[in-house]
Amino acid sequence: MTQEIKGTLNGHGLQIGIVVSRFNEFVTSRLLSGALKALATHGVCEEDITVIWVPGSFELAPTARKMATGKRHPNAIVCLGAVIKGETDHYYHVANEAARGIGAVANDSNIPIIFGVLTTNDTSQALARAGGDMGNRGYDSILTALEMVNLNKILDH
Ligand code: INI
Repeated sequence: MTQEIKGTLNGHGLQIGIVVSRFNEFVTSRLLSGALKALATHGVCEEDITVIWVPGSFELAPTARKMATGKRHPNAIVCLGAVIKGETDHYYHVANEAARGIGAVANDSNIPIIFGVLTTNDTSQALARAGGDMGNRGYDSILTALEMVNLNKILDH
């Protein structure tokens, strides 16, 4: 018989780290609110949540790496940011490096590192995905983190 394996969304007893960008805080604060709501809904205690603010999305990956390699690291780390297209190509560099950097940390870590960075053409697209019509990427990123922690628990045993 085929065996299907899937992680649950049970957050009881889990410790979760969130690294969030201050750049475009009018968007990232909404992503953070969504993330905190998802954690409360899925049983993660407030004392088990650590939120670290960094200047911009470029700084998310190095900070996540530091947190992941620390002695008392959490069970998963969610990176939240909003990269919004401007008049120059600076956007591409920040967006590419955020994705590349977080991907590299994810591949090097024993714990799930989640990419919760919006990359949008304008602010309305960003706000739509930060608690507007298109949901909340911060909330969804926590669900991804919990599922991956619980999936890894099964795969590691
Ligand atoms: N940082 C973001 O998080 N979003 C952006 O849209 C953005 N833009 O477009 O400039 C941005 N820039 C700052 C960057 O993340 C670094 O903080 C900065 O370059 C210093 O390293």
